[in-house]
Amino acid sequence: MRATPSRFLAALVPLALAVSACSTGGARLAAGERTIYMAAIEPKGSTTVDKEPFPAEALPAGGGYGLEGPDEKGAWTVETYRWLPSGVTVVQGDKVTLEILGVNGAMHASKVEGYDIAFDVKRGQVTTVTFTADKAGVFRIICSTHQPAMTGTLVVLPSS
Ligand SMILES: [Cu+2]
Repeated sequence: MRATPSRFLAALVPLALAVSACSTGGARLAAGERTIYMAAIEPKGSTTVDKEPFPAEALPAGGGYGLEGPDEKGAWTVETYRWLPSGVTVVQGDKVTLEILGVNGAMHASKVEGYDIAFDVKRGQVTTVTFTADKAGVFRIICSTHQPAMTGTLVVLPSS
């Protein structure tokens, strides 16, 4: 089907409005105070060998992945450690508070690369990490106990 001029315009108008909003909407990227609620979690999946064969290949080493079993009943489990959420976006200049609850895993020795922030997350406790996001860019939030999977991303958008 060919696009008629009116259809073409109908498609362009929302695009033009979106571009216009971006170019005039810089105030929305003003720095402020942001609290982000996170958790250290461990999703697990399990089954039995009579339903699904135990994987032949090992998962990457580093503690971030686990493959256990099969046990005497043929049950096996796969698991991974993660930050929830794994992506955090803030604006340059923000006073950031990460409130991180340890749900799974006894301890997570962690850091925010590029910001020289080191912290531990323990099960059953909230770890509060505060900093001013003065550098724009993309930075990794790394738990060294559970690599490579427990790596999040901090995006600091440049202020406008
Ligand atoms: Cu961890």
